[in-house]
Amino acid sequence: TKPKPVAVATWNFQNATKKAGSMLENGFSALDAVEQGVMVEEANLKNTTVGDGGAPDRDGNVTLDACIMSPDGDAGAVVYLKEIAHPIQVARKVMEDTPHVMLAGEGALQFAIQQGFKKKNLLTESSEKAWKEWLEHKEYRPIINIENHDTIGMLCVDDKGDIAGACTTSGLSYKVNGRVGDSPIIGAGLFLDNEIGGAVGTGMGEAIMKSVGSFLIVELMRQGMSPQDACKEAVMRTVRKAPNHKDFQIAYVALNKAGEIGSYCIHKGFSYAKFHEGISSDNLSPSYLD
Ligand code: SD4
Repeated sequence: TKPKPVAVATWNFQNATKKAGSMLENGFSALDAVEQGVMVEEANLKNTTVGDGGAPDRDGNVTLDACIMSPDGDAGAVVYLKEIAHPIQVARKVMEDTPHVMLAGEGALQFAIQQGFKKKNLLTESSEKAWKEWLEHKEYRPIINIENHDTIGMLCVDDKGDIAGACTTSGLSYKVNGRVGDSPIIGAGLFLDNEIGGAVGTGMGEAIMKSVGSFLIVELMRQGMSPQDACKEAVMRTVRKAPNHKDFQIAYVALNKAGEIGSYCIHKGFSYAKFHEGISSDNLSPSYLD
């Protein structure tokens, strides 16, 4: 029997999973679906941690990170990209139109412009106001859960049974200028293998990078773990090594080729959304450590 398409995304981004899900139902590839799905959040000005309207770094620069992976194992990423509203589209161009995987900063922007993307000021009035308020205290304390307003990582399996993934973010608010998190790092914020399945991460990027969390989850699934157990083990690797894990959140969502979904996080408050067999389910809560 033909596999039933599935779309799943970090946080309660049901508009994004609905978009991806309806594309999959209409025969689009998983790669097209993840790209168009996450673009819904990149365009959402109310979401201050993805794309246009993203919170700036502490110097007022909005810098975006994104990556995409296709079923054949190809990948593309952009990091520290300014003034381009849809970094995921640029990441796909890096994958398809260059011999490289990742472009950064000035070079990524130059490439985007050559590809016909238009520059845009991504700092909204409200993000600028919030940043100026932040400057009064300059306390760098990433908030554990910013429900409904966070990095989007998405995985889709299409009607051919192929898996693709995308991850896009403006990173942690008021980060140091130049900081890049896990989201555009293949293996950390996103990884997949078309023989096994895929995983995406969100939360404190520094913690996810140190355990190469998404790669770890796919490898644990390869060894026979369910997506749920693999997500839990990846979170526990971090927890066991980080006595300060009370102070930060990390969360993973995994999808295997059978269409099974798993998710686990350190703290209550993370949610995810999915679209499966024509039904959109939002605000799903995974199990968590405390
Ligand atoms: C980062 N992982 O840049 C991203 C941010 C995020 O929940 O997902 N926040 O570290």
